[in-house]
Amino acid sequence: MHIEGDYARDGAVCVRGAFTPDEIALARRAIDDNLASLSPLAKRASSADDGAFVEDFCNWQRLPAMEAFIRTSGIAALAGELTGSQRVRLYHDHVLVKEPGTRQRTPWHQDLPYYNVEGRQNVSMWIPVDPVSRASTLQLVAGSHLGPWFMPRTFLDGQAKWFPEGSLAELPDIDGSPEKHRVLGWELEPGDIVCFNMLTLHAAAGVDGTNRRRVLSLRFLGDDMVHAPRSWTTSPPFPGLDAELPAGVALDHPLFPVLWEREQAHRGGGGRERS
Ligand SMILES: O=C(O)CCC(=O)C(=O)O
Repeated sequence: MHIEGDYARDGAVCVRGAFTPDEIALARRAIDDNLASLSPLAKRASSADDGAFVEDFCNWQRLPAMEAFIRTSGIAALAGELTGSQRVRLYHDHVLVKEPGTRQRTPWHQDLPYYNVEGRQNVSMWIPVDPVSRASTLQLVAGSHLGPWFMPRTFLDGQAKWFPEGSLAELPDIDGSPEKHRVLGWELEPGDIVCFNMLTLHAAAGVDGTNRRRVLSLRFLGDDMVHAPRSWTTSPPFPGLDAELPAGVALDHPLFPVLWEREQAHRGGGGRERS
């Protein structure tokens, strides 16, 4: 299997059977604990007359199941392999749950323009703990991680709250011109994950009336990722960080713990074998 090569070329790969049943149960617990105790960053990304699309961010420090899953499931080693890094840091955790019958689409977007980091050696891992049909799975535009950056907008009402209007290109009409884009997407079972670059264009449909779609999206920083302070509030925000960390340096800060280093793998402490 050549997932590193596929990841470098497409900016997205699916890894099947990445977790043991116990690890899947731990991820499910992390999401359920988060839903039972939302943080001040939580938001509803669907309208009042739709099903709930709930998001929350940055909870690993207060939810033991979240931290345990992040530290023990071996995914940081996978992040190291995919990004070709010597060292992997956690950037943040992001829970995205669509309750049954939620029509709200996650619109096409790239993640990096919402963030306070820059660089190429990064990966987000989209980890569903419920079966996901092809119709409601994450879709990704292969090769879009090579750029350009597109204007980030709010999901519900399309506001440009980050980069100033006109400063970045507008999104192409991906759904309207499918022949121009190679769109990837996989039907998934719990244990399967989609790994994608923070610049890869991605979107997801709503879910039908019988399916709950609980997802944990974990973001990892590899070797060339640096702090990129913004004059606006990023999503998620890291209040006060700009006073502690200059621009252009590695995210060497307790908020972004090192989870894996390559020499660990040489000593036999890395991830597990994959078929
Ligand atoms: O789960 C979704 O609907 C979208 C996921 C996403 O945008 C992300 O994980 O960055």
